[in-house]
Amino acid sequence: MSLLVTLGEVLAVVGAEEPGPPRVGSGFRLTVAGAESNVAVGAARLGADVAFAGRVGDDEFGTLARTVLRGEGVDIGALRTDPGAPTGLMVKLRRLPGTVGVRYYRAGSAGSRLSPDDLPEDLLRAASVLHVSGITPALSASARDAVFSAVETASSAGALVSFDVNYRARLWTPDVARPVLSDLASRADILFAGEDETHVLSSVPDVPELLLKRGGQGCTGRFGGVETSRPARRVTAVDPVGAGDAFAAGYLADRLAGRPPAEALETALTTGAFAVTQPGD
Ligand code: KDG
Repeated sequence: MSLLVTLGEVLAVVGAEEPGPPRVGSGFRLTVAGAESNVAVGAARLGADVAFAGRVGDDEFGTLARTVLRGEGVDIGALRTDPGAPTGLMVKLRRLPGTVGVRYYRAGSAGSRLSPDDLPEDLLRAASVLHVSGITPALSASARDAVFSAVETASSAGALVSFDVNYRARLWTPDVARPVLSDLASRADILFAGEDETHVLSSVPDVPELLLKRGGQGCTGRFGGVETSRPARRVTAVDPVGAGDAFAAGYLADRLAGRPPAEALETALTTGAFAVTQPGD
């Protein structure tokens, strides 16, 4: 069966239930997220065979992340427990109705200590697709090395490399990010980028499968040099965070199942739209 391998930081998330600044007694909802683990869960729900590599702390949030991923059918044999650091945390605040702001408590977290030694070489060599994102290389030098090493191993064994730019301004500046993200984008076979992210690439490379996302306007796909633009599904947006991951999951699950890029794009538009109708990533 076709295997999707992905790696990154899985985080505990507490999201404000009500709009407004946090107050004593405010309600927060606990979930688990992280761009690459979101993709893993989404693709597994759509029937793909998926493995996730990373690190969590030896704590309750690490146990929660393991339980969620395992329960979603993701292979977590390569998710290490790091006793030396806590599981990362993300807080989602809703300062105003209809807005979602993110704060990270992840500096020095277990997930940020991912290193090339953590990589599951056998899985990377067996993968049909390796999916990475621009978040993990922003976490630390060792995490960045792990991403490049995984790309090298998987692509030299014949896997397709899928890369989602996922620029996060709270993690690094465009000038620091640009050479790293541009290098990864140029190595991709499948490239996901938001049109508001192209400024963090030195140029948009001519990859075999390009998905240029335009939010509520839809997506332009360029497959083997042929361009096609498709509108977004009409939905009521509740929480936009995670839409890109659901989009990538839909696209990759279809490609792994042997469907052509144009068909996978339709699935991606649907899964991306569904994700924004629900709170949580
Ligand atoms: O794409 C959604 C992710 O941004 C979220 O789940 C958390 O990985 C995350 C991040 O670093 O922002």
